[in-house]
Amino acid sequence: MKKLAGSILVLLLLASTLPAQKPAITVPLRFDQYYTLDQVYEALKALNKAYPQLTTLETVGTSEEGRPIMAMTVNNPKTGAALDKPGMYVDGNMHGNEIQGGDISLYLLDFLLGGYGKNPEVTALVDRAAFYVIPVVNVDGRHHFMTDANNPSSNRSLRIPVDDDKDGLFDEDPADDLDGDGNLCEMRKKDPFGQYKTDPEDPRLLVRVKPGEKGEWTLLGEEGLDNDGDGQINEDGEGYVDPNRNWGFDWAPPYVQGGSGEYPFQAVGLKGLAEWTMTRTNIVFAWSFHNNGGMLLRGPSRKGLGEYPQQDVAVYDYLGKQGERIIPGYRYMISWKDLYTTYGDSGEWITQTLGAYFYCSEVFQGESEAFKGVSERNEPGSPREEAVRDIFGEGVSERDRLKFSDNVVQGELYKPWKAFKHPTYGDVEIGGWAKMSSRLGPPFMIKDLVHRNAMAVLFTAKHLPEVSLEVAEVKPLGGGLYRVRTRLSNPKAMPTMSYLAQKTSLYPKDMLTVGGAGAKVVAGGLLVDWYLDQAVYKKDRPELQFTVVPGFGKIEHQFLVEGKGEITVKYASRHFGKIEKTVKLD
Ligand SMILES: [Ca+2]
Ligand SMILES: [Ca+2]
Ligand SMILES: [Ca+2]
Ligand SMILES: [Ca+2]
Ligand SMILES: [Zn+2]
Repeated sequence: MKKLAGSILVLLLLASTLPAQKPAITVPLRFDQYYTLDQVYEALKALNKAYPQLTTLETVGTSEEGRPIMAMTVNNPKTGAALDKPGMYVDGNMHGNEIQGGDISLYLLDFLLGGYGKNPEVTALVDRAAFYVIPVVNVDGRHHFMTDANNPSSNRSLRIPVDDDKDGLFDEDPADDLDGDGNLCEMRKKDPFGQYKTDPEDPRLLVRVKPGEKGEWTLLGEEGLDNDGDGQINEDGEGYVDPNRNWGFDWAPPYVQGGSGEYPFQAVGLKGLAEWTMTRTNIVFAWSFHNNGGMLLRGPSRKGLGEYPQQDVAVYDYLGKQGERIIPGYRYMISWKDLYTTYGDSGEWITQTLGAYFYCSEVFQGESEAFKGVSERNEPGSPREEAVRDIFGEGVSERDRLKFSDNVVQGELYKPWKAFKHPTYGDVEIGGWAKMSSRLGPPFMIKDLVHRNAMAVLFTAKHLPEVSLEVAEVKPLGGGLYRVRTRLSNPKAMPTMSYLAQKTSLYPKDMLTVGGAGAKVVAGGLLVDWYLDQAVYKKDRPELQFTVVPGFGKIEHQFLVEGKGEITVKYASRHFGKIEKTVKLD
């Protein structure tokens, strides 16, 4: 008895000294908190294990710090190889701090796989399309953002050291978490000549002094020290090569495009990812998830690239309008025109080299933390509190966001000011917005965010081209000659080749061929008018037609075939796949 009590005591002691076990990641995945990078890897492995027939998990690149960049392909091999189906590409978390894209990607995967065989819509989509999903592009960034002290906008970069202040040292003076709370907040110092005073409405906030008014505070920037003793504080942090400015199309040097790196694809991980993606020649649509502003962006990224062909714009407009409906608050916009110009971004690369359609989502919406009731929102001329610094420029004041923090998440988003003795500045205070704030919704909002964004992807994926081939007519003309009419139709928004890709011949057009052992095609071409029997015949090799099946439409061909027996009509498309039909001449 005594001995047993002793061993129970030992067990209890052991249990209390063991580190808390991280709960294992199980399928279906949960979306009640943001996944750490290790949990993203674990979640992908768990999905792969739970759905081995439908998934392939690959490492497509290795980051600067040696972490794998993983891609999951969802494809049902029973309905064909992935490359023989239209492809939907999704990536997220290209900027290290923009972690939501990782969680949206995981949700999309979990939803597709969990819904397969249960939900008819999901089942049909998984059976006819291939999904290529790269939840975390900037693996080093996600790791460091979640593990290290940060502010909401730090750790965006790739881990390629850059000497920002040109002193011969690389990344030698990042911000420092002086109070050790895991956040890089702001420093302020009492100063009667300062540009700020305490906000009369909320003493935690600062407002600019008006001309002639007495100041109270000077803002000293992020928490930090002069780590290298060069007389500047926080002047050379980690990176900075911007993962969304280093791609190999329309790249420009850093004096034109900040953060572009020394040359395109200097980033080894991005290069690996790009090479892998280029071999997925069936990608029709690509979607990249970033995190700030509630925007659904299409290209072009720069005015000088010229507007996309009108038929492509029509596809974007149709899907963009639906995106705005599926995700309330999103504005469908054109990158260069409605946001800003970028060079060497991933979207233009995938559009102009793979010929895919592309959206970039900026998922977080400041409005979701506006802390305004319906009646207040509708007040005519409701004052924009211009005096309060609106750090993210979204028209939601810091006062409101702070009330949201206080009342909806019990103060989690903001660190109250605390006194600190700074070696350079003397008595200062440290406080302000926490790392997990400002462009990252609190955990209770994750589920709605990931679901709606994944559903916008599904809506778009449903509009990948879906081609049917009909041999619409076989008409004997006498003397062993037959008129054969074919119809390729597509009830979905996307054509089998974007008009931009057609214009610049980015990849081969679709091919339609007619042949048979006892038959010879003597003429073949586009059928312009079914009833008036108007066809435009191709000069050479009439049995082979190059074509594109438009979105929401059809294309018809006419062949004059001499002979007898069976003929086979074959259609092959890079972006759709293959179909063939055999008919008898009689
Ligand atoms: Ca330096
Ligand atoms: Ca801190
Ligand atoms: Ca320094
Ligand atoms: Ca320095
Ligand atoms: Zn971004």
